[in-house]
Amino acid sequence: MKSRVHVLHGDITQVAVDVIVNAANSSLLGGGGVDGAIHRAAGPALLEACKKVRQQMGECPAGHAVITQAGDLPAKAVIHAVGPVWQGGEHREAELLEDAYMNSLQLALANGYNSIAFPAISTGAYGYPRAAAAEIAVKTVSKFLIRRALPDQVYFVCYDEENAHLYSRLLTQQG
Ligand code: AR6
Repeated sequence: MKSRVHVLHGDITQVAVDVIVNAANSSLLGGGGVDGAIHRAAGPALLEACKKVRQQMGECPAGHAVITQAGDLPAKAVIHAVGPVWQGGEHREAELLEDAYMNSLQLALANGYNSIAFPAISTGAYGYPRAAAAEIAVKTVSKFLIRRALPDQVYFVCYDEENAHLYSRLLTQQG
């Protein structure tokens, strides 16, 4: 399992994998944080693709994910996953965060993608405690990979040092 899951410290827009995951909001029409960075790097084609999805299916609720083209990014596609807003932990946040990872992995598998990169969904503007979110991310990915050959390579891309340490520690513990 370890050889299939990696931690990178840096900017997810620069990662040349098949598909990168965006920590989107339910509007799918962009925002700040990693969402803003992805839209800036991808250019207007990404926003157009998001608008089309939005017209077809309406808002994307927390825990769900949709896939689009990637515009000018090095990746081939973008999965827009909506994480939960942290409200103290009693509002199904853990379940919704797990769903966001699981639905992203399902989309990568369904589209035949070999490699996927995740940001630390919900740990910025949405306020999810970082250690708890990292545990859910690592556990959910590990659970998914046990029975699936795709995606073969999963990258957790950490923008800040705290997340990079948290993920590295969890992956080392997993052995
Ligand atoms: N590459 C990788 N990770 C990044 C990057 C980057 N370029 N930029 C920030 N991060 P956030 P959320 C990390 O706030 O909490 C947006 O406005 C950041 O350090 O981007 O899910 C959306 O439109 C943090 O650890 O997403 C939504 O409205 C992580 O990405 C809302 O924020 C997630 O932080 C979603 O909030």
